[in-house]
Parts: sequence; structure tokens; C-alpha cells
Amino acid sequence: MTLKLYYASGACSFVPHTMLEMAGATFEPVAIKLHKGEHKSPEYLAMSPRGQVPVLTDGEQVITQIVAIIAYIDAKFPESAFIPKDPLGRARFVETLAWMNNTVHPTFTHIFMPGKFTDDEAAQQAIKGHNVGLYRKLLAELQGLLAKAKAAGQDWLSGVHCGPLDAYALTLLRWGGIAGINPEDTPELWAHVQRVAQVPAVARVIEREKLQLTLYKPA
Ligand SMILES: N[C@@H](CCC(=O)N[C@@H](CS)C(=O)NCC(=O)O)C(=O)O
Repeated sequence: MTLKLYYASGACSFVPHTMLEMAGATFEPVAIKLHKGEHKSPEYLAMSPRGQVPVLTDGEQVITQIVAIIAYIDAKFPESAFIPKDPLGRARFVETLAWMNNTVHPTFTHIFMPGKFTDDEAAQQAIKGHNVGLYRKLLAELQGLLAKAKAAGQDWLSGVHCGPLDAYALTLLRWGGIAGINPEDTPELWAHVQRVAQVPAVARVIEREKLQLTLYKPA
């Protein structure tokens, strides 16, 4: 069965994209241009009615939602040990992943796509401004989680090696730059992200997606 990953450059799909590269999986990366609305095309919606990336297909099976895709790739490539096996390590991994996916990520959606939440343009500006403040605090919290991991002797957020939580951290910090947040405001997190970017499998995805690590432009 052929694995296909539908991804958009710089989007949250970066996380499973790096996992597939780290696992040395044979897969077809399919680029979707969100700015051109390719995720809302009839063909794409017929495949995945939620109209978002990432989507992983394995033969006839269509899997959406980062959390489910991460769990699937982990189970398919057990030798990559993406998710810790011990009960507490596993719970801590899912705890951070869930928080990234259900709290930090949607906060950025309010900044990047405020039109999803209201048609009122003035309200969109207010939503955006308010969420930039929240996002700044969440990045500081993420830096705190990294410090905690390091204090516990872990070099990576994901555990003993670079993994999905580290790729998600890179994505979230990069998005901070789009929101006008200087990565230097969270220097330990920024240093970590630069280290994540040098992991060969991650570097290959950065190249394929043609990403700049920071999009921050001083005002
Ligand atoms: N809850 C979804 C969120 C996916 C998501 O927000 N994807 C974004 C890119 S980062 C997207 O496709 N946005 C386009 C849209 O929602 O119209 C998941 O975990 O996979």
C-alpha cells in the first residue's frame, strides 16, 4: 500500500511530514496550495471532506487529524519509537501533543484566519490582536516545557531523540514570526528549533517545503 501525505508548505502537516522522513518511509508527498484554495477543490473534498491538511492516505484509508496521523505513523514504524512506550512517558507525550494541537495551534488560527470566526472585519482585527497576546504567552509556556524536559535529562521534547513534538515546536515558533513575535523573545526555544532544523530528516522536509526558519520581520 502506498502512503501519501497531503501537506501544505509551512503548515501543521510539517509534523507528520518530518516523521515519515525520519522513519525512512516510502511515501508520496502531495503539495496542496492553501492560498490557491486547493484544499477546497471538489477533488480534495471528495477525498477529505474536512478540507484541511494534513491528510495521510494508506491505500484506500484516509486519515485526518494530526493526533491520529502521528499515532498511525508511530504504530506503522515501531522501530522509530516516536511515542514513548512506558505509561508515564506516553501520557506526558500525549499531554504535550494534545495541548499543542488543541490550544496553541487554534490560537494561531485566530491570528492567521480570523475570518473563520467572524465576518465582521473590525471584530477580526480585535480577535487577531487579542490572540497575538495569548500566543506570546503560549510560546513562553512551550519554552518552559522544554526547560523542564532538559532538567529531567531529556534533550528533546519528544524524549531521547528528535520527534513529532520537536517538529511541532518548530512549526509553532515559526508561526509566531508570522504573528510578529520575535523568536529571540524565547531564546532557549529558538535555539532548540534551530537545532531541530539541523536534524537531517527535518532539513530535507524544510528543503522540500522551501521554508525559511524565521518569518519574523522587525516593525
Ligand atoms: N485539527 C486539525 C487542524 C488542521 C489544520 O488546522 N490545518 C490547517 C493548516 S495548519 C488547514 O488546513 N487550514 C486550512 C483551512 O482550515 O481552511 C488537525 O489536527 O489536523
